[in-house]
Amino acid sequence: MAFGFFKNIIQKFTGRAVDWDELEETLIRSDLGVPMTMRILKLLQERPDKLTAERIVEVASEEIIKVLPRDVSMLRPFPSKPKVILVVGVNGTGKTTSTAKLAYLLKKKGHSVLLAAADTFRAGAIEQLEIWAQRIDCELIKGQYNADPAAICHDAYRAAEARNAEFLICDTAGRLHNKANLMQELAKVRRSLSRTDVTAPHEVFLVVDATTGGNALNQAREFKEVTGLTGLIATKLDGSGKGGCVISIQHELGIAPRFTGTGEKLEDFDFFDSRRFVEQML
Ligand SMILES: Nc1nc2c(ncn2[C@@H]2O[C@H](COP(=O)(O)OP(=O)(O)O)[C@@H](O)[C@H]2O)c(=O)[nH]1
Ligand SMILES: [Mg+2]
Repeated sequence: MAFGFFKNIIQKFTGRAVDWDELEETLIRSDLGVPMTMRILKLLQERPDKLTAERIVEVASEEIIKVLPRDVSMLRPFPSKPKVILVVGVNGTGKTTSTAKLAYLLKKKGHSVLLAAADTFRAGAIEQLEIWAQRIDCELIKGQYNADPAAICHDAYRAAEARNAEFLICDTAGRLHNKANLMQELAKVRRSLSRTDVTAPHEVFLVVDATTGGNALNQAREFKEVTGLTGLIATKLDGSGKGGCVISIQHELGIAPRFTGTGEKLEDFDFFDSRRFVEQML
């Protein structure tokens, strides 16, 4: 805030009259988004009792909890076919790392996982995932650089089927020559996966770097339009990041946070838990 978001409010507003403009600015700056900020301000303004720092934190955390998912959303395999997870996002947000971390988490829960190296664009991307795959002992389907990612995902699906893998996780590229190109490529990956199983991909996770603030909301908006999104992976919550984007993305776009990344190691990853998240904002 996630981390320290409420402490910041307490420090700023304790022992003095609350300046509404300053409060609004503080909430907006934490990437909660304008609609969420307005919602909190409206509630505070409606209440006749004296406005204190504690009151602000109480109302804000109540509203945030209401917006965030009530339950931790687990990933369950299908009984007889691979569940396909597409990992998308712009460059450097942590897609490849999160792909490996997610595979590791699922493997630890006893699931079988296959990986697809569908970022054939960025130099070193395939090797990066290969190193992770070796470390977590997970089979990886890859191709040559500049190969068609849709074809790799297709092959990977066939391999996952043949091996009875419960999950197939496809890591994708973050940036091509231009944005339109990337979006077209992802749409093609989607189509190719749906030719193997009309319901695939079953999950499309957008990876956002929580330290990039409001930008993350724009990324979510664009990806939602092109690839469709079923969930959010918020990374770098260990950094100086604010994590407020998790709330604005849920509130404004209806995309629920599913996982959090809190470091560079495999273990620094977990299912999203609203209570824990809000506690960490304190
Ligand atoms: N501190 C921190 N670093 C992360 C986290 N997730 C990824 N990274 C780092 O971010 C950088 C980019 O990650 P990468 O997975 O290559 O991003 P991609 O371009 O989206 O595939 C790497 O140095 C990762 O170690 C996280 O949760 N916390
Ligand atoms: Mg990558």
